[in-house]
Amino acid sequence: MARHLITSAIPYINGIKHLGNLVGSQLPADLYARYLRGRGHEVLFLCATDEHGTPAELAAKKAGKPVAEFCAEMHGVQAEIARGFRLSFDHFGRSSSPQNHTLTQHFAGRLADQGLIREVSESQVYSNADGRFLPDRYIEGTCPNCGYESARGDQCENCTKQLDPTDLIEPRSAISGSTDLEVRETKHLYLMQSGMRGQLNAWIDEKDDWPILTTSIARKWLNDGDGLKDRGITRDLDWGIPVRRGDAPWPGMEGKVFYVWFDAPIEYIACAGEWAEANGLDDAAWERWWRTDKGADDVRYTQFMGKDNVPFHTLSFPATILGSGEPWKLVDYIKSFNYLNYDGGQFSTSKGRGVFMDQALDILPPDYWRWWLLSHAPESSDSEFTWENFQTSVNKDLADVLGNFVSRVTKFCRSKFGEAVPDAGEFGPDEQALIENITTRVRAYEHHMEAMEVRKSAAELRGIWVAGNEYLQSVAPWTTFKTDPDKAAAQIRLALNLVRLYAVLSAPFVPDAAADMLAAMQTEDDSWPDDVPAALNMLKPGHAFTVPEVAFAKITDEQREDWQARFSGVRE
Ligand code: B3M
Ligand code: ZN
Repeated sequence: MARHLITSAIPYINGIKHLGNLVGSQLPADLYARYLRGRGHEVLFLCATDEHGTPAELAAKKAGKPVAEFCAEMHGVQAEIARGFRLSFDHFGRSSSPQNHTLTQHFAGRLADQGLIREVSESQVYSNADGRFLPDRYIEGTCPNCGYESARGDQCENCTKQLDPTDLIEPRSAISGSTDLEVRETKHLYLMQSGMRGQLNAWIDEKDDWPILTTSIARKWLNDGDGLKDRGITRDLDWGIPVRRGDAPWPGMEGKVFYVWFDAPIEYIACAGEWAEANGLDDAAWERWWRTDKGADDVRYTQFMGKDNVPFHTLSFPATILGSGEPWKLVDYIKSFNYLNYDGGQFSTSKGRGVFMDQALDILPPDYWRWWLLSHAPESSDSEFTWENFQTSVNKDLADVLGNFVSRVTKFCRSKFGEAVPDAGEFGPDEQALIENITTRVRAYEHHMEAMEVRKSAAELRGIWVAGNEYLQSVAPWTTFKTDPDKAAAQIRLALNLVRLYAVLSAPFVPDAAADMLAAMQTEDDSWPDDVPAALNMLKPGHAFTVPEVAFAKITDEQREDWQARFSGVRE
C-alpha cells in the first residue's frame, strides 16, 4: 500500500465551469482517486476554489456583492456541483482560507530570506476609463510570440506563452475595450526564478515517464529565452493575500496583495491544512502528506490539469517550492489534458456556448456525463463533444451493454429461479473461457488505470462489459433452461457474480450505477478482484438479490435535438 496525494487544478471562483474544464482536471483526478481507494491505497484528494485576483473582483461587482461574500457564495455553488458530479474530494478548500494566507506569506518570506526576491519599480498599465490598474488578463492585445490578436496579459491562450501585460502589442482594456491606457510607476516583488533554470531542467529531466504533453510544454518554456524570466508576484489590488514577509510587515508593500498565480498553487498545501482542521486533526496529520521531513517521503503526488496550466506547475510552483529551501513535497507526476471542443467550435464561457456543469446535471444524471467525458478524454489530442456522439455512446455503452446485461440477468433469474443465486450445475468450458478472458482484461484495466491512460481504461472496461454480454448471448441461458435447467443455473450464477464484479470495476467511472448494482446484489463487499476467479465465485448459492431499477434510460432523438439547440447560443 502506498499513500497517494492527488490534486486537481483549482477552478476559478468567478463562474461555473464547462464540461471541457471538468474533463481536463477534476474528473480524471476523481477517477484516479476512486481507483486507488478501490485498490486499498490511502488517498488524500484535494481541490479548492481559486478565489483571488481581478476576475473575482469584477464578477462580484457585476453581481452587486462584496467580493468576500460573492466568493463564499460561489464556493458553495461549486461545492454543490462537485457533489452533483460525485467528485470525491477529501476536502474542497478555498484559496482565501486563513491557512493559505499564512502559507503564502510564509513562502514569500522564505524566498526573500533565500535571496530570491527583488523589489522592482515598474510601469503598470492603468486604465483611465476603468479607474484602475489593469493587471494580467484584463489587458488584451496581440501576442508578441505568435501574433494571436486576443492574447491576454498573463498568457497567450493560443501558444501558451506566459506573458507580461506590457509585452502585448496594441493593448486595450478587456473590461471596457478602452485604449485610453497609461503607464504608471509602482513597486512590486519579483521572484528570481531565472536563476533556477538549471535546477528545474534537472528536475524535469528526471521525469522520463511523464506525458509528452506535460514535458514538451515544460521544456518549451524552460528553454525559451524568457519562459523562465523573473516574475512579479504582487499586484495592486484590494482583494487577495496581503503582502507580508512571513508574519512581519513588508515595508513599501503596504496595500498590495500577492499575485493570484503565486497563491493559488500554494493552496494545494494549505488545503491539506484545511482538511485537517475540518476533521479535527493536528498539523502532523497534514504535514505527513506535504513535508518530506515529516513522513511525506513515501507519498506519491499526482497533479491533474489542462495544458494551459502546465507552465505554472512545471516552472513557477516548483520554483516556489525549491526556492524555499524547505523540505516540501514536489509533484511526482503531472497528468495534463488537451482541450475538449464543443460541437464544431470551442466551449465559450463568455458566449455561454456549450454545456456548463450545472446545466449538465439539470438534464441528466452524473454517470452519463462521467462516462462520455472520460471515455473521450482529450489525452493525445483535442477532442470534441457532439450530441450525436454523446447519444450514441450513452445509449450503446451504458444502456445496451452495461444496463442491459444487469437487467437481463437479474430478471431472467427472478422469473426462473427466484431472487437468490441459483444452486445447481457446474461451470463448464464456456464459463472457464469467460473467467480467463475477464482475468486478462481486468489486469489490462488495472495497468491502464495505474498509468492514468483514461481512454484506454474506459475502452478496457467497456470490453469487460461486452465480454459478459457476448457470453450471455452465446450460452443463452433462456434456451439452455428448457433442456438443462442446472446448466442454466450455473450460467446465471456466474452472470450474477459478474454484476457484482462490474459494480466494483465500474465504480471509478460510474459511481452511482455501481452503487445501485452493489445494492441490488445485496452485498457491501466491494473488494478489488485481485483474484478474479474467486471474485466470480463470491455470491454463493442462496444469496438473495433484487432486480434493480432501469439504470440507464436511452437518450431520444427529440432530447438530443432539443439540447443541441438549447446549448448552442448565448447563455441567459
Ligand atoms: N484557476 C484554472 C482555471 O480555473 C486555474 C488553475 C489554478 S491551479 C493552481 O481556469
Ligand atoms: Zn501567442
